[in-house]
Amino acid sequence: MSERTFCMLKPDAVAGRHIGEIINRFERVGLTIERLEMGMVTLDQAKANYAEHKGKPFYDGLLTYITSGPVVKMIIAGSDAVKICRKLMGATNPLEAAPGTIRGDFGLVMDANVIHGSDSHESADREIAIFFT
Ligand code: IDP
Ligand code: MG
Repeated sequence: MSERTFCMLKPDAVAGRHIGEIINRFERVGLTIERLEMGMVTLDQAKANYAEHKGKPFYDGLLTYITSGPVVKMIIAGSDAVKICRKLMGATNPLEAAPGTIRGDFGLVMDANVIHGSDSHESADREIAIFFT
């Protein structure tokens, strides 16, 4: 069933000039880039997006990092888009992300792991509303 998910290329992906190569990976499996916007994440958007991590030791650093430079925000559509995007992204920690995945190929450390992607339909709806209003 066709569905939508939210993905965001984090500041390290943009600074590293990997935008084109990463977006290509979504398109070549047949997903559709339905909306795309480059810009800064506001502190309010960062807090809303990462609300589930409030209070964790990495939370403050995560907010600082995600608001530190331009990102690329996307709505990606297609069959099982949420799960397919997570699969293409790879494990959260680049140390564990398999070669061939986005985090495995472009990331080195957890603090700058290249990409964000919604982990469920509910998160996708919530995150699309945060970033595309
Ligand atoms: P996800 O991005 O794969 O969904 P989450 O557990 O939801 O992973 O964590 C959100 C983001 O918070 C991660 O992508 C990563 O940037 C950061 N993060 C998660 N755990 C840690 C950690 O233990 N140290 C540093 N940063 C972390
Ligand atoms: Mg998550």
